[in-house]
Amino acid sequence: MSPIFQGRFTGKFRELKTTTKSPILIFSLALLTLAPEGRAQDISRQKIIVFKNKNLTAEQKQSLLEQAGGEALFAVDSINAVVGYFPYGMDKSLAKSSLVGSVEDDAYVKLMPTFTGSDPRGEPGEDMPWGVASVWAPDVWGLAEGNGVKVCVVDSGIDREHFDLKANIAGGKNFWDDPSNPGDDYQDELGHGTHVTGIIAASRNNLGLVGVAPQSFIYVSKVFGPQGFTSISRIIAGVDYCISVGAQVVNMSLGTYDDFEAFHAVIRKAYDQGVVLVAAAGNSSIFGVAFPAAYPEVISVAALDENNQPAWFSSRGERVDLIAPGVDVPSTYPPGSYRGLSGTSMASPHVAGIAALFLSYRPGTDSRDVKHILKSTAIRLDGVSPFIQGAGVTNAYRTLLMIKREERRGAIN
Ligand SMILES: [Ca+2]
Repeated sequence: MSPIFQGRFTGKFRELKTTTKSPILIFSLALLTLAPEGRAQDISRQKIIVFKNKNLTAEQKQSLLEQAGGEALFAVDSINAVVGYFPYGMDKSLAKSSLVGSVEDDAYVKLMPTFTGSDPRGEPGEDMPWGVASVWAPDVWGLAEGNGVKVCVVDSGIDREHFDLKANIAGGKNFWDDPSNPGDDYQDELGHGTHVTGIIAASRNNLGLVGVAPQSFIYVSKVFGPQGFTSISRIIAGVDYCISVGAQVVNMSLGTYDDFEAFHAVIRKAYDQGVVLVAAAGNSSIFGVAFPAAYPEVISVAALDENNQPAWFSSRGERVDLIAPGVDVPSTYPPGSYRGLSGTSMASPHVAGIAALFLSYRPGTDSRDVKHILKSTAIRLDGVSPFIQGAGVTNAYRTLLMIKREERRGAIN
């Protein structure tokens, strides 16, 4: 993503000027009051426009938006999109233009609820979290620790000074504060992103605890603020950033039950470039699997407890691919500490970590092969529906063993 329209957008809070009292508007007003002034523009008047014509210049797109009564806020280059602000609504001619592929309203996305568990720490030395052990990650560290694999975490940022994480941070951007001009301050103000990242990449340093792929490189794509909500346009910009830094794995412990064409477009773009995409299935058995987990390009992960039982909250449906530890999972937490949390948000990074182990062992493996092998080597739980567990519990040891076998057969290079 590049801030091509930087300077045109003030980034200031805009007041609603309307007398309409629709339930949707009231809902967005209620959410807006949660946002500190200057940090959230009125996204109910924002639209995400994906252009069909790849040859349009930034100036031409800007001009088209202005003709339709709007102003451009920021561009998402990988999908040829622009996010625009339309204070008085949009002239319909833009949506009908042959140059335009889709026009969608921007929308708020809340982080999935996360349930608090017990305090995982207390002993000196380094703990082996039960989740890391139960996916058999330590059993393959002699072969692979995720060395140098670029993992991009789209979340609430990271505790940059955490001694169990900072060695593995390769870079990051903050899309929360001002997506038209993403800054370098991606400090986590919520805790969620720090916890998720520790599951993937907490260091093996004889302190604290350890993650699944302790030598992986983390790129931090901060899209959530301190209250745990964001806009779909920020998430799209955050995934676009992951593509731009050459991420090999993207973890998305987030979800929405609305399907956005522009979101799916950026997911497809990443997938087509060989990125392994992993997402939380969701924490609602009522509403099923959330997006992006429900997109076929994404590895969708349900949550499991320490006794190999599926979590009560874990979303179910035919789009569940795998199940991984997600109940009372210990990991890093700001500032400089540790906490146990539960949610499919915690399950997804276990699988992202194994994907990083896989790619450090065999760099360049196609993302389709990664998904296929992770699923075909999973351990199926007896008596549990595939709608709850997908192909089963992900397992690092069986995954790497399978690669060796396939190589011997000449099935993969
Ligand atoms: Ca450690």
